[in-house]
Amino acid sequence: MSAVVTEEDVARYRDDGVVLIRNLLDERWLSVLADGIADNLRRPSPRTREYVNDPASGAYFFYDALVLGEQPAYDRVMLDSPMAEAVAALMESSTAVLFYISVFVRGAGTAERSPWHQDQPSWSAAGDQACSAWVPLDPVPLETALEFVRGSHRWRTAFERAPFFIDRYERDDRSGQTPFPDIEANRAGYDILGWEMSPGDCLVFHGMTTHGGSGALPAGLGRRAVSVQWLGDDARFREVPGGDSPRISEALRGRIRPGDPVACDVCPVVWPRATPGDTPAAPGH
Ligand SMILES: O=C(O)CCC(=O)C(=O)O
Repeated sequence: MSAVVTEEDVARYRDDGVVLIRNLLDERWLSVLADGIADNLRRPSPRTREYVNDPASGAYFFYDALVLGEQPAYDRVMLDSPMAEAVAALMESSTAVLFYISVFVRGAGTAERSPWHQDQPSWSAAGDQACSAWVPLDPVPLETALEFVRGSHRWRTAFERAPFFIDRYERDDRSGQTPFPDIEANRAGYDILGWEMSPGDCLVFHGMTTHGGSGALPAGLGRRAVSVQWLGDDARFREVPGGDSPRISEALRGRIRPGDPVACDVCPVVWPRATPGDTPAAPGH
């Protein structure tokens, strides 16, 4: 078993599709991440989105998605922090392959929740060993929590991609998809999980787990959070009809082909750590 998660954590992730690991990242890692986010806000990637920017109310919601090599501070955290070891154990995978890192920054008092959605239907990676590790850099009161539908990673439907507030930015071009159920209007009908969190606590959730929230911030409290996307042994590159979101496939085409393991120089095997002199190996290669 890993040094950073317990058998109980693994069972919870398997059964619920989400588990909270307290204190995964210490002050040192949080400070590296904070520097990275400050730099990222000044130098957004081409995949950035400003979901909300209302100078009148101060509401602000920035999103970005970066791959290895695009932000040195993020690279350090993804490659060297305890996160890779934790997610490999939770996914019950012999490897953790870094896919990409997402960044969510909300200004103090921003109300907008992220809509209920599944992540993986829009990823250019198929496989059951696929997850996100969401870490806040600011305190998370319960009423502002990122929320999850317990066990929804075993739902058999990949629902239509939720417009992330906007059809301005994204459309789901897969035709004939099942519309997303209206969970917010029927909360009592679902087993919804959410936690109060401290900076450095980490929620690890399966790529198919339905989640949303993280809005309703009180005046005076902003939210910086990163969500790192990880893949395990069974993950394979795929082309998403209508295009993936975010467009990580653009960085992968020419390196790997559909059906290949995703591990490559852009998406390296981070766990187990390479011993000095080793070339990172791709599972299945
Ligand atoms: O932090 C948020 O608002 C959304 C997080 C999320 O959807 C994710 O990490 O996949």
